[in-house]
Amino acid sequence: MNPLRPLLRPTVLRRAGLGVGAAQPILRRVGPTRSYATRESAFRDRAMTGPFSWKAAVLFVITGAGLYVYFTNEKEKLQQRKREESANQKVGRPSIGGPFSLLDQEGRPFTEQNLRGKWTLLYFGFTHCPDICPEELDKMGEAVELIEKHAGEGAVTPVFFSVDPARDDVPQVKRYLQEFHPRMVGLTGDYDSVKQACKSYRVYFSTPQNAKPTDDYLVDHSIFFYLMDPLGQFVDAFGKSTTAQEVSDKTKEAMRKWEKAGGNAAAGLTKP
Ligand SMILES: [Cu+2]
Repeated sequence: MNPLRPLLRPTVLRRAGLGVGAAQPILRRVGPTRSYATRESAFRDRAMTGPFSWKAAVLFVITGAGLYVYFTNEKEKLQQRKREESANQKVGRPSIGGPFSLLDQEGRPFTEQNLRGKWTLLYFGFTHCPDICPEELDKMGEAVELIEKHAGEGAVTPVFFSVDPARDDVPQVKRYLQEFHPRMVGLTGDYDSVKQACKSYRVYFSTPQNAKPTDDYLVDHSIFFYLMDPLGQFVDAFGKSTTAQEVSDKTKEAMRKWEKAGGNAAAGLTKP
């Protein structure tokens, strides 16, 4: 006897929601008497039970389980997409960028006004970051070189914002920037100033307020860098998977559009 036979018992089927109505008496017949059945009656049984053969039942269960897993998975993906979409809407074009008051790597005051009149690439990170920040800042420097090959030297300014005020003081930022693009600007400040800058740029800020410079902690931070136009308006954000070439292409494209739309005149510039 087939080991899957118990699946066809009315109690099992009833529990599975299958053993309903007229099917029941028929199914009950396929019980113990089945072992005495001749070939002929076995055939008749099979014909009478119709779609409820054990193979169909097993297939039904497997397909059902498969579909359940598939749709649960799809639903999760859809919800994830929705969450991302609404997050993107929240950090939409008009809300990125705003007032801040920090110090550059020479200790000079630097505000959002200093970003005006030039294209800028902004990155928010911290100098103790083990891998992502150095990689992204290298990429940013590379992108600047690529952009300036066509748009001319000084066409875009790379800027590093520290999100770790406890450990990143001015000398530390200056030291750190030596590894990257020679024209990169490095900004830091006290806890409240850095927090304010992060808020203006919708950047997640997680440095604990009571952190000491000697503490060993990681700072959770966004890993996007922003392209801002000469009016200080948000143009685009580039993630970790975007290559330097892509950043360069998109920036050059944005510059072309800007020029065509009379952006330079609007910003009081003669050159991009
Ligand atoms: Cu980092």
